[in-house]
This record gives sequence, C-alpha cells and structure tokens, in this order.
Amino acid sequence: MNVNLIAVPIKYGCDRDGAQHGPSKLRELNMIDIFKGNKDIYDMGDLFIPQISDKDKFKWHDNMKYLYPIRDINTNLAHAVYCSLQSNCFPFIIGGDHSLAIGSIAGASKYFKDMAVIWIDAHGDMNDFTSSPSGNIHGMPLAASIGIGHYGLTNLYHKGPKISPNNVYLLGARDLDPGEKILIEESGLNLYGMKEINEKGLDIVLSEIIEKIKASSVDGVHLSFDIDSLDSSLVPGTGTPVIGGFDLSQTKLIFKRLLNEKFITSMDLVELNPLLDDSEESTAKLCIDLIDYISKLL
Ligand code: DIR
Ligand code: MN
Ligand code: MN
Ligand code: MN
Repeated sequence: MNVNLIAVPIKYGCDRDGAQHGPSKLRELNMIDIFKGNKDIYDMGDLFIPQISDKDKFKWHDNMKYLYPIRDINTNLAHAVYCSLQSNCFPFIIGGDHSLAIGSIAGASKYFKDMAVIWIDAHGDMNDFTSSPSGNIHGMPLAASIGIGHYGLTNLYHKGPKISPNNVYLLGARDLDPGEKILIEESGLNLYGMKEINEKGLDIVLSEIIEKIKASSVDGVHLSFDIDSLDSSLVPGTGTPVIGGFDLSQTKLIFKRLLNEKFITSMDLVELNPLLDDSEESTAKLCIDLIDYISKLL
C-alpha cells in the first residue's frame, strides 16, 4: 500500500505556540527517508495554513478559538484525505494539533460507507462549545465527528455525523472534563480508560476492540493517535502531558496488534510541540521511532 504523507502545521486548535512546527521538526529528523526505507510514500507536502492574528481568536465564536479558519483548513484536509483514499493510498496525517482529526475523519468517512475510529489519547476530545473549559477546538474533534457541537464542524465537507458512536473506541483516557464525561456517557461510545486498561491488561483490551471491530460492518478504520497518550515523562514536547500513560512498549504493542489486523485505512499522529521539547529533542525522536515502527507495519 502506498502512503500519502499529509502534513498539517496547525496550532489554532491547541492555541499553543510550537505545535505548528511538528511537521518541520520531523522532516528535519528525516521522517521522509525513514518512511521511504519501509514503504513507497508520496510526500504531499504541508497543507496551507493561513496566518491569523492572536487578537482574532474569538472573532468567530465566543468559546471556540479560530473556529472558521479551523473549519476551512479541515475542509481542505478532508478533500486531500478523500482523494488519497480514492487513489488507493493510505493517508498518514502528521500534526499539528488534534483539531486536524475533524478533517481526516470527514474525508475518510466520505470514502467509506461505515467507518470505525480508534482514538488513542489521554483526553476524550469529546467537548462541545458549552462543555469546553478552554475554548480550544483540539478538545472537540471526536464530539464534532459524531455530530455534537457547532454546525460549522459537524457539517464539515459533507453533511451530518461522520461516524456513529458505537464504532468509536477511545483508548487511554485519564483526563476528562466534567461536561465531557457526560457527553461520553450519553453518546455510548466504547471507552477504555487508563484505569480499566491497567485492571484488565492492555493485551486483553486490544483483543476486545479488535473483535468488536471485526464483528461490526465497518469498511474502514481511522486511527487517531495523540502522543499525549504516552506517559508525561516520555513526552515533554507536547502541550498537555498527563501522568499515568502508556510506556513505549505498550504504545508499540497497540500499533503492532492493530496494524497487524490490516483493517486500519488511515491515521493521524498529532500534538508534537518542538518548542516544549527537552534539549535532546526526545519527544520528536520518539515520534520518529514510532513512525519507523508504524510504517514497517502498514
Ligand atoms: C481539554 C484538553 N480537555 C480541553 N484536551 C486535550 O481543552 O478540552 N486534548 N488536550 O488532547
Ligand atoms: Mn487529542
Ligand atoms: Mn460514510
Ligand atoms: Mn490529548
């Protein structure tokens, strides 16, 4: 399978300077050559991100920062992902912040009849503009994809909900906002929080997810990977690190088990912030290590 690398240097969803430099840092550390060592890839370049002044962040909504720029960027991303799938390629989207998953999922869900999403994250990303404590849209993409939130995001690229909550698997969550917990509960999505993973064992949880997906009628699976799902000690270079996350071998186990099934049809890797990274650039290097590992399995 040929990979389409689509880089999205966006920070508007996290409202934190540095997230826009994720793609350039990974390019500097030879991401493309590492991909090429494992797969045939087309580097589709960086998606265009317009410059918006800080002062304008609430111009479009009073609790959603940079709403219309994020909507427009994601509409373009959605089309890039859709075109990539149409040409029988695997879209691999590099962030940038997690708001870009709205576009990835909008594009992929137009191509597939019925799609599952595996969301690996310390957070739920299930806020809407009423529950969000921050106004940051990177805390809202999963909600938007199932049809909760502002119409500008829920109707992005094609009308209506992109995925159904019973086809959503949220893995690794350990920092949920109060309103977000209610939305998760009401939606009925499949939640595998860190507490449950530690009790049951990751391998067993992964088997459960794999069985459920295989038993469902989906024809595509999007994997959305937020690097803050890893333990905070391993990812200083991300905007919202949380203790009690996956270690490196657990992370690799997740990719190995899921990618070995050959049902994953697109993926995101998001939330690297090189400006927050340590002097060894350990978070960026960890991303490179994961990209090498993942691309061997695609
Ligand atoms: C928080 C943080 N729940 C918010 N979300 C993050 O702002 O909505 N998601 N960091 O990855
Ligand atoms: Mn996230
Ligand atoms: Mn569809
Ligand atoms: Mn997160």
